[in-house]
Amino acid sequence: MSRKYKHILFLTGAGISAESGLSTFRSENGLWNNHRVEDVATIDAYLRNPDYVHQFYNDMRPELLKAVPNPAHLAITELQNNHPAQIDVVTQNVDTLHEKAGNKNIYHIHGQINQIVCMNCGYVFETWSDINSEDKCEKCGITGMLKPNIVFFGENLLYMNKVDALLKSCDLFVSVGTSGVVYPAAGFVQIAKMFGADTIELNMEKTSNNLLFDRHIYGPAGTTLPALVKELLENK
Ligand code: BJW
Repeated sequence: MSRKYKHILFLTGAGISAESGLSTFRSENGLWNNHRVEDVATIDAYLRNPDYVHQFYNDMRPELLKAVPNPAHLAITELQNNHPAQIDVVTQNVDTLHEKAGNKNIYHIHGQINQIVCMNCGYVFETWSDINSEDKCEKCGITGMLKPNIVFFGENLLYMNKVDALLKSCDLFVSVGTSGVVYPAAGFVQIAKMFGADTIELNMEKTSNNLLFDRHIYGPAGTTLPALVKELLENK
């Protein structure tokens, strides 16, 4: 890949945060933090039993608050600080490790653990504290409508108009640590490729999207991403 890239777009998934000690979703036993993802991350599960889902995310917040970025997140900062291209980060992760690493232009398409949305009025606010179904929205005053600002199965993704434009304008699309099974993010590589981007996949193993990438780099992202960044900086 010797093109001089003008617009690099990263798509990241749980694998980029694995070396920061955070669980991925689809590990071998199919459980995620001892829960089936379908029991806590669907809008139906939330509407059926909001307190169960609140408890799950209340328990997760302190762990994500104390997590620290690893060399993969930091490599993106290094690239953004030293490469002339426009560089954007579309992440499926609800952790804030890209922010903690100093990355810029971050789009959390599946939401953020430290944000709450009122389903009545749409007000979004930040907190690392617990919430429950007794809490009241400070904007509209309605009780019981606060939800973690996390995109559950069956809900629309965030920032999709912006992301669609980024996918069509990037000339290098780099997927890092995502299994490529959750749509629409799993289809992003196809759009970027159709609009002329080179495509690279960084993962520990082959994914179901394997054939859509021009190049694969296997191994832990904390090692492979800094190496790719070095290569990109040598060719800028
Ligand atoms: C490493 C590593 C290391 C490990 N280094 N790598 C089209 C076709 C079929 C279905 C659909 C479709 N369009 C929509 C759907 C339905 C649905 C869907 O995709 N279902 C499929 C599962 C079949 N999608 C949706 O509902 C989405 N909404 C939507 O499309 O709205 C429009 C619509 C509405 C109504 C009807 C129809 C359409 C919403 C998706 C929301 C996803 N939410 C979650 C939970 C968030 C909660 C939370 O974070 O707590 O987001 S699910 C979960 O999966 C989470 C993740 O962001 C997402 C992706 O997972 P990810 O990041 O890929 O993690 P893993 O664990 O799967 O993979 C980790 C990878 O890392 C592995 O490959 C490892 O090898 C690798 N790895 N260590 C590098 N060190």
